[in-house]
Amino acid sequence: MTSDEFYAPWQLRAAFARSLSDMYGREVPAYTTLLEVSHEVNADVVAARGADAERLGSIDRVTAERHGAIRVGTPTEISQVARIFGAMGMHPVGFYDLRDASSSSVPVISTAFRPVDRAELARNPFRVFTSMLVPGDRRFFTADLQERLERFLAARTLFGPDLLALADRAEADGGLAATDAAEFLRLATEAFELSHEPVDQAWYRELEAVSAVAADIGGVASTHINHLTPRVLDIDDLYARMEARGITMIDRVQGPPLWEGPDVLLRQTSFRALAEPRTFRTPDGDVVQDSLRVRFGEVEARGIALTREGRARYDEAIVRGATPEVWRETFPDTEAGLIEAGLGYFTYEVPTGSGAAGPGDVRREPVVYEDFLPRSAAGIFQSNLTDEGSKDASQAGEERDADWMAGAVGRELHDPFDLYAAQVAASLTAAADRLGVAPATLAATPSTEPMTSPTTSTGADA
Ligand code: OOG
Ligand code: NI
Repeated sequence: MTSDEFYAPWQLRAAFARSLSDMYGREVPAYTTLLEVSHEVNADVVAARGADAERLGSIDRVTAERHGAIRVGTPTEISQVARIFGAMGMHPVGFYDLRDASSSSVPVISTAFRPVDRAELARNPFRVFTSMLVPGDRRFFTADLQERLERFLAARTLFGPDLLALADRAEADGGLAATDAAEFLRLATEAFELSHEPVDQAWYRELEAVSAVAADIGGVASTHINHLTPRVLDIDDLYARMEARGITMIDRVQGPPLWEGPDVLLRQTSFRALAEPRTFRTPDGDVVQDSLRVRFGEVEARGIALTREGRARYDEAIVRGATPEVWRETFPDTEAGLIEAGLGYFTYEVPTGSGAAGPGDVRREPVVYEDFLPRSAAGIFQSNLTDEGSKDASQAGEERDADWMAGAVGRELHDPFDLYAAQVAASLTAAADRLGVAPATLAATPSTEPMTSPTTSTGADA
């Protein structure tokens, strides 16, 4: 960073994603292998499919694209997370309740911090899935454990005052000057490093008996990045290449199946990280070496964002089974079919270049899904737990919803469907403007452009 530069939120976001990625690569070497293989897969897909491969994001965007996952304990902590990400132009989007989405013990609710504007997403779409413990949920924690857990959490500091002050200034001023930006990025990265402080063994094991996720969050005095996920253009090819390198993946790709029609939403898979050495303080006061297996590697392929109706169909289909047969019964096998049935979000684009364009030239382009899936998230949590933990389903769970989360975060929680719909509406207005016609004319025009159909992101034809 040269001294006279000013760093806008998106530049802080892009620099933070890189800095976190460098740090995570040092901490979890298998992540570096995953990045290498992802880059190989993406280069091969672009070489084989050309421009078609970039319809859901340019290769520059996809190469830099990551999502991270972090877990915190209290409303105070998540509101501080919101300030740090707010400085980077990342806003809370969506509410996920993972307590019911998994049969094992995952006592958290979540949101995702990400850019919300189309231009910002194109600059750098870095997003962080952020989970928060629910210590008051009696299915997981007794009143006694809740009390001790809340006391432990209230006594720790995850984010120091200097980091928070810089974050607030960046948000107020719309960025930071180079020296401050460098300091902000250093402190923010450091806040998510794995701590080498000895872990209180008895406390950690007590929580772990209830939930490995609870121990990961509330058993230690700091937080850490839990995983960092690159995006690939062909996840089935990636899966095969990782196994060929001797890295054991979970047994399947989560989310929609591999099939001949358009890819929708999100497909993810992961491998469990190796045990990482950690020091523990025993009840006798001795410091001993042991290990914890808390972090892992994940990779994802992103598809088309579905409307509420499309999502309802997805939710039904996924319980029937993510098989090609179920998908053929559920979804049209072309993008044009998705548009006509109102199942997917597509923007209106007027091709740039010379020549008078008319409504007949308007193309519909798919909107990429920028969010997460609770079942898939729960599956990822679950497949990486050492232990199922314990959950007393006879107890009533504590009520939590999007409004409660917005209150904890201290900010508006965006609805993902509203964001996609706004993106489509803005593209419609812009296209109509360029053509000098009323938006309704275009909205009524069926897709005239022959859609690339079916889109293949499977590499089956590569
Ligand atoms: C978050 C799991 C959710 C995803 O990609 O669905 C997630 C966690 O393990 O903390 O990252
Ligand atoms: Ni993830």
